[in-house]
Amino acid sequence: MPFRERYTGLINKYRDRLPISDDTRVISLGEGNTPLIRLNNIPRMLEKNVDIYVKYEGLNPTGSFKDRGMTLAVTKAVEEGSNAIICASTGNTSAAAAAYAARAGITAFVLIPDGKIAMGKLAQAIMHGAVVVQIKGNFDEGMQLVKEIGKEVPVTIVNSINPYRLQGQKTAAFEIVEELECAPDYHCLPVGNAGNISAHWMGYCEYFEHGIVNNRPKMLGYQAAGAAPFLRKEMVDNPETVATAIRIGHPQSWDKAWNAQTDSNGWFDECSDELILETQALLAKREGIFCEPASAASLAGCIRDVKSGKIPEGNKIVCTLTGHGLKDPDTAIRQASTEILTVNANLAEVKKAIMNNMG
Ligand code: AN7
Repeated sequence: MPFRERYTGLINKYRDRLPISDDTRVISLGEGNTPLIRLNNIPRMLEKNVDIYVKYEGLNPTGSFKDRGMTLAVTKAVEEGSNAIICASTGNTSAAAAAYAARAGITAFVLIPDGKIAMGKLAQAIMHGAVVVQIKGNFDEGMQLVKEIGKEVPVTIVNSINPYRLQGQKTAAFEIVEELECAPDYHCLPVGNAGNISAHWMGYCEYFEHGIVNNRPKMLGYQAAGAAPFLRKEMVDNPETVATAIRIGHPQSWDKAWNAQTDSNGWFDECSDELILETQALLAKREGIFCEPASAASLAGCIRDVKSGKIPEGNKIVCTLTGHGLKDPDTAIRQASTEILTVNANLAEVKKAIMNNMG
């Protein structure tokens, strides 16, 4: 059997479609190439004839889709001679920035909202040696400060206002098309700063315009109800949600995301925190897939719209699971519905605990 070519990350795989030259030094951790998993049990429960796939972006090197954009943003920053990068973040961007900066041997500065990022993400920023600045404010205030700092200090901003970020992230759409041999009919994403939905739409349009595929999905963006500026049709000043990753009220990619929705005949909708957590648990229990709360917003919206018939039967749907469940163990444990059994360390008690739960 011939050996498979070693996978070395999405820049090498898609270099013809990215702003890279032959002698660019690529900063990669092997990101991309994430599994597209077809759900079995949830569609059966819904009693609807739909094909639901999840794109498990939590399996990227730092546990979220942010690695796709960060590999390119850091590669280009280094190519342009930058020694430092900076971002504001609800956690995942800072984890990715910290890791890729470590890999490149440059400094990462990360601004995070004090007390409002998940523990795993904070651990990542610290372990990778980023300079962590907690601000007594939210993501949107941090983002504003980063833009101002960028004008005064020689640091490269690696939030998604950096165009290389979306270029890297568009490759998720390429992978989906290549695997399904067509674009899905619907693509559901959680929306915070709105970069990812914009990047996916860019990717689908690129393959469509180059004749690689002859259809494009309707783009469905789901926001947490307490942080849903696209639903309110205006910026939200005090966003609140248990899904801290998408606790964002002033999305930077407003126009791009709005156009993705309009041009694809898709829609935005909102999900309550309760529905988000319920869906996170459902996916974990019924399909064996653990995503973080924000990620579950895509599937939560999808299931609701399939149930109501807004997404008709006979369609192929992809939901992006943007981040791994292990990012936020606290929220998972806090909402756990299964009791943890504590018994003495003897055969009789352990056996009893097992027999009582044979179901
Ligand atoms: C798990 O890390 O904005 O709509 O600073 O971490 O492209 O912003 C995170 C966003 C969805 C929303 N799911 O994506 C950050 C940050 C997860 C996320 C989103 C984020 P965008």
